[in-house]
This record gives sequence, structure tokens and C-alpha cells, in this order.
Amino acid sequence: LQLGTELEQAMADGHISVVFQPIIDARSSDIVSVETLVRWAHPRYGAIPPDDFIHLAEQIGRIGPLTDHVLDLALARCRRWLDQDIALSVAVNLSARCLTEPDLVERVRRALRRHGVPGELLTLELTEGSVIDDTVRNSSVLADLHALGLRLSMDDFGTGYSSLSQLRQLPIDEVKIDKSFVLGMSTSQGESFIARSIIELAHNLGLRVVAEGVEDELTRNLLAEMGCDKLQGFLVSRPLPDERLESWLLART
Ligand code: G
Ligand code: G
Ligand code: MN
Ligand code: NA
Repeated sequence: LQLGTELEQAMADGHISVVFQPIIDARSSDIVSVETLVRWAHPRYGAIPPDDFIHLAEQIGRIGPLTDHVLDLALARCRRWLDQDIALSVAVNLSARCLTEPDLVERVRRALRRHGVPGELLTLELTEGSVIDDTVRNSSVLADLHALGLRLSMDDFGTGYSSLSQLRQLPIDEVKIDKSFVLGMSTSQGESFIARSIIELAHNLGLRVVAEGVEDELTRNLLAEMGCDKLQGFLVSRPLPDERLESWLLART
């Protein structure tokens, strides 16, 4: 919990930064988006993985400010790409807890306006568990976010309990097949079958599909053949800091 008390100061000191992992079109291989992933460079403990402090931030009620900080860094970057005539959409992860914050929609709206980024260029990734909560389902938060023009993506799909009816009823645009399935595809027919089923299901519901955790060519080809829309993973690129993403982009065009 010591870390928790340091979080605010770490943000102020610029120790909390983000990296971007490219997401490509499965057919054309064009880069279509980047996922924003938070990083904490601690002066004494070194790199602290998000899995070690996101949960902590949730517990001590500081996930809101952390999310605002990440959103701010992501939209600032998106704005600079726009200024260079690069219309690259950014995805930001949203914790379950954030969906119950009464001012979330207003904060996102203000962040978009502050940076002059159209809502269409922002995707919010919701972890699967977060969406099914009754308070969320019974509120208008997802519809209100959607009304800002942004896209909603169901992250870690296949690992939680979301029902098909939920996918149909909620204003979700996209699902991300969890990497636990994708990682096994090149060696296990079972995992491939799950991926194929998710893609077919999602497409029948009018949703796009992203596969995360694509690490090898075989998996990439299998997914492309299954009609998966977008790919993300170490085969395409690791998460990159800002300057490295810029040279990565240049090298591909
Ligand atoms: O690179 P990776 O180690 O970044 O991410 C580990 C986990 O942390 C993933 O589940 C990812 O979704 C989550 N994560 C990364 N950045 C953020 C963030 O800004 N907000 C939230 N809520 N989760 C994040
Ligand atoms: O839960 P979240 O989906 O947002 O997960 C993102 C996490 O997945 C990050 O920790 C990121 O570094 C990791 N990741 C991204 N691509 C790959 C990959 O190809 N293989 C593996 N093992 N992890 C990946
Ligand atoms: Mn994610
Ligand atoms: Na995931």
C-alpha cells in the first residue's frame, strides 16, 4: 500500500508513462490503431508492471486519476499524429471500477475536447468482467460513452462470463480475443476452434474482432483465414515508447 500513496506523486513527477502497441488490419497489414499501456518507472524499485499497481489504484480509489492521466498522454499523442496528417486511433484500457464513477463520461468528453481529438479516434477497452456488473448494465454509461463517437471494445473476450445477449444488447463495437486462446493456436486445435467460434459469433452480431497475443506466422495466417479483422502481438510489434513507435511507423511506409 506504500506504493499507492506514491502514485499521485509519481504522476506529477512524470514517472508514470505509456507505451503503444500497434494493431494492424489482418488483410492489408496497415496499422489501424495503437493500444496504450501504462508503465511506472520507479526511482527505487525500477519498472513496476501494471498488474502490480492497477489493482492497487483501484483498491485505494485512485484508478480515476490514473485513467485520466493515461487518457491525457494517449490523446496528446493522438493529437500530434493528427498534426502530422496521421489519423491513428488510440485505445485506452478502462478498469471495471471506472464505469461506476458518476463523472466518467464528462471527464472523457472534456479530455477529447481539450486535445481536439474526435471521439471516432478513441477506443475504450473494457475488461470483460467489468461490463456485466448490474449497476453498469442498468446505467446509461456505455450508451453515453458511445454517444461521444468513440468505440467500445470488449477486452479479454472468452475469459469472463459475458453472455451472448449482453454482447447484443450493449453498445459494444468490437471484441478482443484473449491472448490465452491466441497463444495456443499454433499448437492446439482446441484453441483454434475457440478463436474461430468467437470470430463467427462476433461477426454474426455485427462486431469487429481483434486478436491479441499473435506471436507467430502460423497463428497470423490462421486468424486471417478465419476472417479476423485486426491483429496485435509480438509478431507485429512489442509495445513501443513514443519515439520508437515513430520510427516503426516510418519504417513501414
Ligand atoms: O503490457 P502489459 O503488461 O502492459 O499489461 C498488463 C495488464 O495491464 C493488461 O491486462 C492491461 O490491460 C493492463 N493495463 C495496461 N495499461 C493499463 C491502463 O492504462 N489501465 C488499465 N486499467 N489497465 C491497463
Ligand atoms: O489485458 P490486456 O489485453 O490489455 O493485455 C495487454 C498485455 O498483453 C500487455 O501486457 C502486453 O504487453 C501483452 N502482450 C501484447 N502482445 C503480446 C504477445 O504477442 N504475447 C504475449 N505473451 N503478450 C503480449
Ligand atoms: Mn487491453
Ligand atoms: Na486482454
